[in-house]
Amino acid sequence: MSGDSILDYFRKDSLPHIWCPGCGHGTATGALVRAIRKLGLDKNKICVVSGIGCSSRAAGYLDFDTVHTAHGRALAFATGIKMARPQMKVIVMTGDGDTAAIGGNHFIHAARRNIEITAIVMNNSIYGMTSGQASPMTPKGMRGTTAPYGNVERSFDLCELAKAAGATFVGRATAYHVPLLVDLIEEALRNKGFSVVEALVQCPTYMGRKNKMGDAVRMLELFRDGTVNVKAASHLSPEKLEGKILIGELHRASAGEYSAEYRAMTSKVRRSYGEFKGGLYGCASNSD
Ligand SMILES: Cc1ncc(C[n+]2csc(CCOP(=O)(O)OP(=O)(O)O)c2C)c(N)n1
Ligand code: SF4
Ligand SMILES: [Mg+2]
Repeated sequence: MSGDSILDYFRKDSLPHIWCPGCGHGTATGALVRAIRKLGLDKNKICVVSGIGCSSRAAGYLDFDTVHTAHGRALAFATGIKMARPQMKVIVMTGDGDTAAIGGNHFIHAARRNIEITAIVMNNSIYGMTSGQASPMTPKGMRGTTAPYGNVERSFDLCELAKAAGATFVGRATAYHVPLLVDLIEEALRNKGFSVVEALVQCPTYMGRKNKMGDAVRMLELFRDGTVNVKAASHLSPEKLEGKILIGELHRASAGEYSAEYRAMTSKVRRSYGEFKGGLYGCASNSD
């Protein structure tokens, strides 16, 4: 069953949401719902799994099967769900801290296995829920409650990590580039493997305030001005690309999907075990 209107995909009794005014998490959540609607996916065959963080609250607002799990562990729960219910479309809604800090290993290994899960990483470059600590995605020099004089650690590119670890679809958009975000999520949901969509979103309350970035609208303008579509990037000089973040479809590959390959392996073992048992019984009846 697919919904007639966007609201059909939300639990209306859990609205209004409790995200701060101007928070970008709602934009990413809306993009997911629009992609699901465009694809006409059956609401009853979708499971959304989240970890802990402001971003992970998204699962509670969505009218699918949803599981709000432990910090950093959404992909571990999602892996179990995909293995037990391979017919389900399994989607992870997660934050940058949830994915890249405490959940870093789950992220690497979900990509390495190429399990058919779509991970939407709502990256606001900070721990929003716990009041603005620096995350592995906080750029060097930016401020947070644990980096009052500027972050001395380097951040890293989550999409490059996903690609290197084996994800078969990787894309990035921002809360400013909503149609692109919807398209990328749609492509991710089509992919028969591990897909990552990094959604750069604004946290005006902590990231914006601590770094004097202005209000939510100004933060969206920073996304507009600080990004270049990967298609346009190939025509630009290194000077023009300096300091810009690439958005768009960043990587696509083909590889065996983990849950299908695991099932094929277990049924093969079962068959040969059955043949082996048949052989044993055959021996017994011969010797009788
Ligand atoms: C095991 C564990 N450690 C720490 C926490 C505290 N904690 C809750 S949310 C969070 C960070 C969330 O940041 P992120 O994933 O970026 O989500 P955001 O709130 O920014 O959307 C932390 C450290 C926790 N709940 N559980
Ligand atoms: S603290 Fe930041 S991430 Fe959390 S709801 Fe508010 S704006 Fe969004
Ligand atoms: Mg965050």
